[in-house]
Amino acid sequence: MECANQELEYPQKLLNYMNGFLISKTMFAACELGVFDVLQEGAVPLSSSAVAERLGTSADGMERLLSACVGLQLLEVREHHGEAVYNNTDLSRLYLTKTSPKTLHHSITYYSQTIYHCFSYVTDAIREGKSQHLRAFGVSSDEIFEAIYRSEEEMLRFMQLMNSTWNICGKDVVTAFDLSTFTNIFDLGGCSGAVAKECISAYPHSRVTIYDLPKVLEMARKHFVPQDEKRILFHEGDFFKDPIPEADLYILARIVHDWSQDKCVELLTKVHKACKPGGGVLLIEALLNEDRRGPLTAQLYSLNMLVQTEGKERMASEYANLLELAGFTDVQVQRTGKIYDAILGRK
Ligand code: SAM
Ligand code: ASE
Repeated sequence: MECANQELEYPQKLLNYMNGFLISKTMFAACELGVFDVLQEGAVPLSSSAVAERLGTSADGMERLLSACVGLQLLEVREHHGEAVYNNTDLSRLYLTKTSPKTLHHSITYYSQTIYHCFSYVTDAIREGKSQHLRAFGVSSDEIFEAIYRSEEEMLRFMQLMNSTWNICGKDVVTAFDLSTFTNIFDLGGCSGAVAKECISAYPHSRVTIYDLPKVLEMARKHFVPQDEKRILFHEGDFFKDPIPEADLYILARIVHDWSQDKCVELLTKVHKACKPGGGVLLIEALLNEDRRGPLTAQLYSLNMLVQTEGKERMASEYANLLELAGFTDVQVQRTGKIYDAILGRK
């Protein structure tokens, strides 16, 4: 009785949720200022005034930031000659320094600069049931990728976000099913080529063509895919308007969740027509549970899809239904236990 009422006596969970964005923004600020990088460079723990000096910030502000990072367990503090000195935790060193191979730095930049800003308008998005690029950024186009790619800088930031997810989930999604029998693979909306890279490394006999809008592929060639990678090819096109070439397997990673039911069926039907008999389609998405009661990540991402796109996150059965409406059969689902899961359909 006592226990059940405790939450009603003191709403700790709600207070934590209210602080949620203070926590996010504190971590983002430490990343953007380069706190974790400066602490990694020196190899010796630094005082807050030393960090402030190196990063050109106020001493008082930095002391409060470092103290909050200790509270968040992103930094460790100890006494050295009567002075507090700070050091990265293993977690921060691995994921929050800019040069670590596993860095989340690019995801954090996009969250801090774009998603945070978009979420200022989540209430409006819910009222109106549509994306908020006009309110958030003054972009009036109905084409969602014109808004998402509203400047070259913003396009690069989005591509870096897309790319960085696959540092942590890439291998799991391409090995969720054995794809070794598919040698000619098209990655539709393949963006920076991160999924293509995972594929050729998991399947030594495969060749992957990244299909995306011309300006995206130009950026991919310039910043993401090495020139000498002969097993990654490029195909410029708009998958709604232009032809889709024949292939054994089409990968659509985080594509279907961008679009309405009608556009998804249109696109997948076109993919089915292009697909070689015996070939397949692999969707990579953050699946909602069949009762829609979780996972929280997919529920929150679905709100982001409302704010930023025409789409939503869906349950495995909804993806299976879309694939079947497009003509695919033998739909199989593999959950990875990480953010993104895999759904395979066959022609
Ligand atoms: N598949 C990548 C991943 O998961 O990292 C990127 C997913 S991103 C959400 C959607 C991708 O679809 C972007 O690269 C975008 O440029 C591309 N795209 C959007 N509309 C397109 C269209 N009409 N034709 C071709 N590509 C398109
Ligand atoms: C899209 C994926 C994303 C379109 C816009 C997007 C992501 C962020 N913005 O297809 C990645 C997933 N993260 C979230 C918060 O939804």
